[in-house]
Amino acid sequence: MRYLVTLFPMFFSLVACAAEPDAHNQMVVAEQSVVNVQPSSADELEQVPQILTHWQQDNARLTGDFADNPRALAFIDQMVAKHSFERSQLNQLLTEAKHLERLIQLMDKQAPGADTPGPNGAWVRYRNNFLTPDNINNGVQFWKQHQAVLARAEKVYGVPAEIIVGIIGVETRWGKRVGNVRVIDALSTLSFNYPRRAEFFSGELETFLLMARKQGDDPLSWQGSFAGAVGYPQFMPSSIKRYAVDFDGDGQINLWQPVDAIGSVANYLREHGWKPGALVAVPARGKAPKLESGYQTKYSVAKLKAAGLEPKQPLKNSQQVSLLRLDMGKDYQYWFGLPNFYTLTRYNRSVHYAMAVWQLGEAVNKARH
Ligand SMILES: [Ca+2]
Repeated sequence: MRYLVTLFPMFFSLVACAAEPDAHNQMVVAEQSVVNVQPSSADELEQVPQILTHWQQDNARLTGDFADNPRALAFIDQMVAKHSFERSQLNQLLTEAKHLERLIQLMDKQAPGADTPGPNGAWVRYRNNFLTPDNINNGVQFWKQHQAVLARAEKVYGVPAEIIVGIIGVETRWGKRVGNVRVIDALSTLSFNYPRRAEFFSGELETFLLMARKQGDDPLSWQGSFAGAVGYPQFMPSSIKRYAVDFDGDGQINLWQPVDAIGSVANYLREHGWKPGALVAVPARGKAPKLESGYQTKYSVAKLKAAGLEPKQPLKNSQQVSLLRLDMGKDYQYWFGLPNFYTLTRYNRSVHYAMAVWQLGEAVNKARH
């Protein structure tokens, strides 16, 4: 099996098997490339040591920001035992990695905690970050530029262009804000010095290093968000492994360019249950201040009606919905959340996020006519 390897400073591309251009096979290949770390042929035997050739010092010790960090030491032990990494190479790599204290503070700010009692306009403030005339205009430009690709993604995966446009817009303003934190620094900091999410992030670090090794990428060259998410769609390493696709058929997955990003977002949503043609959410008339709300709630439509909420539009065949409550400042706006709304929260577990994606996509779609 021969792999194409492309190295771009600041960029990365997932290695894909040139003989299998089909998007789904690409995913399988990517999966295998990470899981199957034991070299099985002379060709692959040659490839594995190439990955970290510039770290050739024997018996290097872990120094730097993570020296003597028990989680870092345990992580290295695990990578050596489970995936046959060279200890001295990992020591050298993680010696280069930096602890970034501001990432811990940013994560803490996002942690679930006591919200300020509402109504205080939390949704309006969130929405106004995204639904601005400039941003909507940029979305129109992106849509026009990639119209054919968006239409193809909609056809292949059943996810409407406006939803894909909404996701990429909220994530990175259509590629304008992809993040400039080194992924190795983000994932090391959050794996070794952020106990609350250490397990999750060390899994991402493990996946990231396996991918980099398999592709021959320098792990120090990847840049992304403060949480280690990369490219136009801000995929974490585990999402790249599971859901990214080669949508332009060039044999590589590159989420720093829009075509693979568009296909990958659509595939991600389809794999998380997007139902073509089904509703996302329907506004409600009335109030239900005593009922618990959130994308994870489940109510029968009859129960919400009994509590005083009527859908403003037909719910089609939906019998079970979530109750969404948006803080408008003076009062709350209620919505019936449908399964496609829940699917949007699989990208980011937040009612505000999913609603912003949907409304931004709709606004861009309206503005382009
Ligand atoms: Ca590609």
